[in-house]
Amino acid sequence: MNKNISIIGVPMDLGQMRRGVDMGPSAIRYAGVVERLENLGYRINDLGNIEIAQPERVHTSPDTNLRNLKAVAEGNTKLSQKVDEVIESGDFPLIFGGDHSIAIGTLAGVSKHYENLGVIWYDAHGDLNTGETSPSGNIHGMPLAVSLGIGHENLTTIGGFAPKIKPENIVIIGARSLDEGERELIKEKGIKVYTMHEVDRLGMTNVIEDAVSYLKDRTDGVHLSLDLDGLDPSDAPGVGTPVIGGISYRESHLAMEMLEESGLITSAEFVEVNPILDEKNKTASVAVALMGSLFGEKLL
Ligand code: 4U7
Ligand code: MN
Ligand code: MN
Ligand code: MN
Repeated sequence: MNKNISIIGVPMDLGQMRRGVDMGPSAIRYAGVVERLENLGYRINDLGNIEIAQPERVHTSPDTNLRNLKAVAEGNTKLSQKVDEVIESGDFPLIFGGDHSIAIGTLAGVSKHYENLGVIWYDAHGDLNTGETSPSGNIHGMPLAVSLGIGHENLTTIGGFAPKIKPENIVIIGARSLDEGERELIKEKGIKVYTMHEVDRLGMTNVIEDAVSYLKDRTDGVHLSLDLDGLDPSDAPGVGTPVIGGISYRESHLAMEMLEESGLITSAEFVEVNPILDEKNKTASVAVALMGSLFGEKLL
């Protein structure tokens, strides 16, 4: 793994309707991420937070059902530029959310640098909605579709090119809540999905071995987009859209260790940590522990 990590915080809460997820980056820092990674021998460059508009100051637009579209697009444009700079500088980009709409900006910045960027989408949800299929209008349910070039053009054109990723380079892990339009898109595009059924049936070891061998030959870099709601709410209660029956902390821990061993991961983001909904910063601490494993922490 690249020994130089640049951290970018994104206090974005405009992609959904609950307050608090904007404090995710602070909660993750407070849980000790910098020290944890420094102890593993990394040089950490914490670039602070991207400036995001305050919800009270954002006006709703009558011509779209995508909530806070303009402000979400602006925040993601800034993020994409920052991520681009980090990769130019040779550092590993590590992004803290914020709601999952920030993956739009992250992927816009990262994918510029790869011909065939792979994406591991660790999430209870598919995040494959568009304005037409979304039951909520919340952009945090749309970033994977946007990155495929599907959705509102104010979002798909961020970074000046589309699509950011190809459907065959995506692996979704942990899905257990999909909307009708998302199911159709998964089938139409042939996206590889390990739902909770596969996690139960195959076990996490086989899921990650499979995912790694699938991505290895077809990609030249792999971005991990980890939504904390991919984990079970008993292990990660501080999320805005919890869904029971999720991936355990142990399984997630193993998944991160196996991804580290694979040497495939070239960028990562940890999103949807909401300290207001959390229990004593448990979810942020889980996020930090998972980062420890992803970056090579070993007991012995
Ligand atoms: B998250 C949802 F309808 N699919 O689009 C939607 F169930 O980034 C939830 O994965 C989206 O947390 C969840 O609003 C987005 C809903
Ligand atoms: Mn989710
Ligand atoms: Mn998500
Ligand atoms: Mn969520």
